Amino acid sequence: MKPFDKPIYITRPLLPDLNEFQHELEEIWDSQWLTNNGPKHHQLEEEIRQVLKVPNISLFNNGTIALIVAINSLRVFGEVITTPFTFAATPHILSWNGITPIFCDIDNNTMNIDASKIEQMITPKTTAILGVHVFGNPCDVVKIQEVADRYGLKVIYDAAHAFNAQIDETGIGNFGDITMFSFHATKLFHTAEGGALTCQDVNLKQRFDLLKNFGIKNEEEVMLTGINGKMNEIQAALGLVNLRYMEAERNKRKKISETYKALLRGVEGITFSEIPNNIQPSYQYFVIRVNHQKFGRSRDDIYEQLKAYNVYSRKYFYPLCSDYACYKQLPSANPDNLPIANNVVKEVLCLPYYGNLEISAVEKICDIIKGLQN
Ligand code: T4K
Repeated sequence: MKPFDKPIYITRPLLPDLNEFQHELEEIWDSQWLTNNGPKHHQLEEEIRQVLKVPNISLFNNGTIALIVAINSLRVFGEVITTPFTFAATPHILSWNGITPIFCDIDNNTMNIDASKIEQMITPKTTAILGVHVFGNPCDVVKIQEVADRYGLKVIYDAAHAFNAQIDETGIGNFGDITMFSFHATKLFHTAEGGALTCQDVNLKQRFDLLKNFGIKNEEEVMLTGINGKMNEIQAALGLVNLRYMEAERNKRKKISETYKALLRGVEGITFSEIPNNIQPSYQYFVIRVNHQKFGRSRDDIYEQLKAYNVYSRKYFYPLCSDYACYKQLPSANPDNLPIANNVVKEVLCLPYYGNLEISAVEKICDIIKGLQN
């Protein structure tokens, strides 16, 4: 089999019709309003609020700043229990708020924080749980809330991968105290860079809006020690146009994941998450697990071999955050505390996944993988 002529990346951003985007830009030029809570920002905030089925939402310039504001707005301090199997931003935003991340092991199926292991990580310093709906698979939101209520802890969800995911038709942004979404270019819905916080409490939303604008209430009053977390009008315009293409992009990705599953199902040593019927998936990643012994080759072998064919899969989220130099000295980062995470991180491979990926390319990628077994 010949390598692909052009590199096949893990993802490619959804790029809408340029004329439509230009039309939005012309309106911005006419208004001469570029940022600071402009009309496009307003419109996008309301449109996304409806898509996500949440009562309150506040847009941000990226997901990381949104998470920093979320932590700050709940006045969380001390220790926060989180997962080691996530992107660097998750534990880093805790450190940036002077909080120690406490790593809890994950569930082998969902790859999310294991709710049944949270309780044993709680100390007098614990103030919150920061769960991640990794790859868009929802955390066990019911059990997490039970533990949080029992110990008076706040719950924050990092839903960077979970745009439009739903549990029993409830938008994923309705669980816990606050949920963060990322609208980075690599996300199904994006604004190039961007993000949002959702919450049930309208007072919290007002706090987000103050905090993301330096804490400024009006020309004469600065209420809080805020930051600059504002989404600008050009980002918002891109978001407005991209929203129109969301459903089409989701349908294309659905077909791609069905093709991957049909072709890889039954291959000894390769598995993928089956989404329960009550969950609406986010179609953000297509993830396989490689059992080295059963498949006969390691996950890293597949990753390297795909590269030789010009296919750039990703080992998200290797290494575990608990193995970063800045965290590995923490007692909770000890691999003995995280046996499942340490196994999962060796098995996971995210395959190329985006609407414009041709089905013939998916077929070829599956052939390459299957060919490695022989
Ligand atoms: N929490 C979680 C759980 C997250 O996963 C993330 C972000 C965050 C929080 C923070 O949210 P943000 O502050 O980012 O809103 C990417 C993204 O930069 C990052 O947003 C994302 N998670 C993470 C999982 O993936 P990298 O380092 O893998 O990106 P990069 O530059 O290697 O891009 C991957 C591939 O995508 C490239 O090989 C080609 C393609 N690509 C990328 C870009 C940026 C394009 O085709 N066009 C592009 O413009 O982090």
